[in-house]
Amino acid sequence: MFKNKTLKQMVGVSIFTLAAFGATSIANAANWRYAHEEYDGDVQDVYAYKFKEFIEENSDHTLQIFRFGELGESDDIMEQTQAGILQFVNQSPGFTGSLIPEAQIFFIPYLMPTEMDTVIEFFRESKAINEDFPKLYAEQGLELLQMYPEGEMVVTVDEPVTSPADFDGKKIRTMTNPLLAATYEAFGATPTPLPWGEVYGALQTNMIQGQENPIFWIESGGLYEVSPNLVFTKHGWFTTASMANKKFYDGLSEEDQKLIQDAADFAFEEIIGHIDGLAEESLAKIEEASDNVTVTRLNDEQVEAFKERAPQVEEKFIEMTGESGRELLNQFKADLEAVTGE
Ligand code: 6CS
Repeated sequence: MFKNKTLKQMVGVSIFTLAAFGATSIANAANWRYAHEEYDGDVQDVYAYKFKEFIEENSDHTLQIFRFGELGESDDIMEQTQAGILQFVNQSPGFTGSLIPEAQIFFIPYLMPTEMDTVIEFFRESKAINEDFPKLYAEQGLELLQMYPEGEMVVTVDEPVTSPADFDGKKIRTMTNPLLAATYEAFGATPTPLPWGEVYGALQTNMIQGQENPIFWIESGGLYEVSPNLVFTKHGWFTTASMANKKFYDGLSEEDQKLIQDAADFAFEEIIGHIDGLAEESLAKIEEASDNVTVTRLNDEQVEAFKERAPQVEEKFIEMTGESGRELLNQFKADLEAVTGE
């Protein structure tokens, strides 16, 4: 009897303890908001959902993801993150470059290698990426979580282009940072900075005659329908970045900060697997869907004609960013040398 009573009491106590524990953990559970710049199944979306999967499997927190257009353009989701309305944002340096001029380094043409394994090793090992950039983002109230590549840049135009002279008189859309505009000016084109939402329509109505993006995006956004001549210029990689509002991040427990860092690492590894072969698959889909598409791969001599215009863009980068840009560029080059051995 006495024993039973004790058991009853014990059961009562443990149920009470469990309920209390549950209430505490539910009280600590947060619903975080994360916005990115792409559509269902695109690279940033895959990254975001892997990040969410890790967070939700390893904590009581939940993550709500917003895709392109649900909360506005790329600049809008950045503003909302800086204001603390969103906790996380994925924004590409193509847009962040107007906020953090040094982020434009990715638009110096022919700086990045073209071979995917080398690019990935660079992202893993680079001091510029993993130590210098977080400081620059922190100055803008952002905790940089991960920079990662999405794919090699390919130009789409109204007719095949093989030399800077072929770009003469062509308006080429760029993301909205001044250095990328300088690159297309150096390439002989007329750069036209536009937010993403206006690109398809501008190509369709011939307000612009071309643009650049990785192949998966040219396929998923249907850009080949209105800009069917694909030119592989080998001049760069589309890079992007995930980040958190720094005030929010700094206010978290060490445990939650580690959870977020681990989630970003997990999503990075997943994305590396995801982009492997993605460009080839996307090109096959494009060729299957359209008979109008042409593919031009510049040979070494043709590449050289574009490449010899890169130093003037590098000078512009230093003009725009001063000493901090020069130091970052030196570090970037040293990191590249370390992975390419050149
Ligand atoms: O060209 C752009 O603006 C878009 N391109 C990609 C690959 N992702 C998002 C970005 O907004």
